[in-house]
Amino acid sequence: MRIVVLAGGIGGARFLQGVREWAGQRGDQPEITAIVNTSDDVTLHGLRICTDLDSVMYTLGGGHDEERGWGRVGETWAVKDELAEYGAEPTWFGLGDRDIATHLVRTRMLDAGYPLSAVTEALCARWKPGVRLLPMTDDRVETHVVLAEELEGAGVQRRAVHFQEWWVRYRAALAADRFVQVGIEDAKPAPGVLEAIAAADLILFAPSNPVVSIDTILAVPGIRAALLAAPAKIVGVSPIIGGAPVRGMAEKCLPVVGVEISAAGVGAHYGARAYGGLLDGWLVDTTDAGTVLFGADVRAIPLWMTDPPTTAQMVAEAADVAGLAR
Ligand code: GDP
Ligand code: FO1
Ligand code: CA
Repeated sequence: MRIVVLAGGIGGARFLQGVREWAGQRGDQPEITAIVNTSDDVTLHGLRICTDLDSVMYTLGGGHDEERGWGRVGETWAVKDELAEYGAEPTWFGLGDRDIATHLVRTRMLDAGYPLSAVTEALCARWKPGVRLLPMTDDRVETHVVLAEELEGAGVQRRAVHFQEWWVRYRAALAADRFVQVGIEDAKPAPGVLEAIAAADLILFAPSNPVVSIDTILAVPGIRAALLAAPAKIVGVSPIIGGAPVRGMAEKCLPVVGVEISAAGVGAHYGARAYGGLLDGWLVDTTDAGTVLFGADVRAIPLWMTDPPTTAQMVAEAADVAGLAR
């Protein structure tokens, strides 16, 4: 059996732990491919940083910091402190010493001409995530946030900042007018992405940020069309429980694209496949029982990813929605 998962960072990583767990419980060892968002990627201090790929790689490889939610466990910060002593900006983004080794290897390989997909495969040779990690694209795509700022006497000023600056430096507190995925029009799906979608027996949308994780993957030309044409059922998992994201600041992103902060809102945003959307099935939390998405099989089950066995039950439910034997 082949499973494809669309994933962002920490929500994607935790969900993939459950997919891997579920796969391990089956006799036939399903093949898992994760198509990971790369539009949070940024170059700082000359280093290429791929936050969502790294979250997934470290988490599945057992090297992540569970409490912080990003970066390496057992991290030290000597380089960050030294950079700050030089006044080297940006000082608002914390690069740990262990994490920096990953960015050094990645940047060196990219500079030598290797595509990001090959670099990711090389990094995974160390971390052995047990899942094939594919960046959504090898091309450079970066989410920028167009701010709607009222400046005294000057009216509304338009200014765009990189997603990481908005998210980390300003904690998403500056009013956003819209998100722009710079480079998306010319991006191509990374090698293996379209093939994996076409060959899948089950396609899952992790409970990742719908706007800045899943939507950007869907916006890579060719990916949405491949999903619409895929023979496999597509089942999504809601990142919103009881009208709020489980963790993180997704509630800052959804209103920007006019989506209600609810399981129903996000489900309707992806749409039912029967009506031109993407979902055959939509998993919502028991708190949100009664959610309706016409044309899709909506199931209410506990969606708190407390540990991989609990998350594996979500995956089992998704497989059941898709008509695959548990
Ligand atoms: P990021 O790239 O690191 O921000 O992570 P993702 O985009 O992959 O996922 C972020 C989303 O994961 C947030 O909107 C959270 O609501 C969601 N999330 C985190 N933990 C859980 C959980 O236990 N259950 C569910 N249903 N969603 C979760
Ligand atoms: N998040 C923060 O809130 N502060 C940081 O200093 C920070 C540094 C950082 C370094 C590497 C990395 O892979 C992730 C990092 N994150 C940090 C998390 C990241 O900015 C976001 O949570 C994600 O990009 C959102 O998906
Ligand atoms: Ca992300």
